[in-house]
Amino acid sequence: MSTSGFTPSAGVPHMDIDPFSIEFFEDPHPAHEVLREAGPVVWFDKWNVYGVARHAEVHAVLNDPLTFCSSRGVGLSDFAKEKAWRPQSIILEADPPEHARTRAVLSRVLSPTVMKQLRGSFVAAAESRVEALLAKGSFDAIADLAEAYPLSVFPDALGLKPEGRENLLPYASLVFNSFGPPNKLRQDAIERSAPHQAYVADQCQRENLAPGGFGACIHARADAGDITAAEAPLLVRSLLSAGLDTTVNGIGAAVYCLARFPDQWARLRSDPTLARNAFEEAVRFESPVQTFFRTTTRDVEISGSRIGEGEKILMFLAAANRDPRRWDRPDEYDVTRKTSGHVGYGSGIHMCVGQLVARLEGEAVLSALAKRVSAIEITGPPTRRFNNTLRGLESLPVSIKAA
Ligand code: OVV
Repeated sequence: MSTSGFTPSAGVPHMDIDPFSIEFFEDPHPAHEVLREAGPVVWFDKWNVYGVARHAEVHAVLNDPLTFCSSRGVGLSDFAKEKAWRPQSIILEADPPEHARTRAVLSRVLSPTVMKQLRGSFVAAAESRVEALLAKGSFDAIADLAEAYPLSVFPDALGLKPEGRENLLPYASLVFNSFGPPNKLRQDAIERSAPHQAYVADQCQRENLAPGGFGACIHARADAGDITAAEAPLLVRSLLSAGLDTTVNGIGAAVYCLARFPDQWARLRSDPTLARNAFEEAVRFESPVQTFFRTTTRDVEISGSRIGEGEKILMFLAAANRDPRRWDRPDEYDVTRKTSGHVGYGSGIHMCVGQLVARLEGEAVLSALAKRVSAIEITGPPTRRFNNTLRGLESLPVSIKAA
């Protein structure tokens, strides 16, 4: 028997927490613990959705994409009931078997071979940015590093023209706010979205993408017959949606961790080859992408709870990444931790297709800092940026000294 969509299956604990409220975003960790300890599956009265916050259940939902589908949207809105605010993503919001073809194209465009070609320029850009920040001494680690560095490498790697790049972060912020419920963050973002959407639609066209970049490589797959000419701009749009704000918040998280935990900064400095793991651990510890939804395609049982067809399930990636059932000292940032199994990039067939770009950027920045900087000091109150999906700071005033 299916549930109504307004009454959860018997025995599932009701939560009156709003996981998309500003108070929740201010400090999600105590609430994550409440959700994990309430049971393997919970129900949110505010939004009429199920939630999973333990690592085992988040992992299980991510790894059964036919039961827990993405094609009805990975936000609160069910595309079977409500029209999507933009044409559906043909990779994020697609299921097997159709998903495999578009996924294969982006995997190839963002492959290890391509990373090898980009590495030199990404590392050089990180090193020169760190030199410039050392010369300044004091700066904002969000605007001047976590945003400035990805903006200095990713749009060029994509092949975007210089004009209009100021639309990139607002567009991404809109996309990640859109996964949330119809709260003020989502509604305000959609209301102001027209110029950002127009910019993105334009930049996805073949004639606006420089030869050799990710965008041109996607269009070349249409020539090869892997995708249609109409699909290519939509895959470019996925990179414009997911490729920049995520790494901004990942690098911001890593710098914030290293600034807060001097013993971990000291370990990284003593062995800069830890940079890649220090970044990965920051992705686990802060989970720049906090949540995604799935929709059930049939009646299913999760850890003893019966869930009907057509139900939304909110997956707390961030809570899973600190689940004490899975992690020793989950609330400690440890640059030498074995991070494998974290779900900060998801898991299974939809796991972040751009993860190698993210890790290359993160490693380049942390390695440059570890080699050239002796100390990072927080010099003023960090302020938080609020988004329905992304976690990160608005501002992080710091000063650094040369080693
Ligand atoms: C992972 C992700 C986030 C946001 C947008 C997209 C993907 C997309 O495919 O458009």
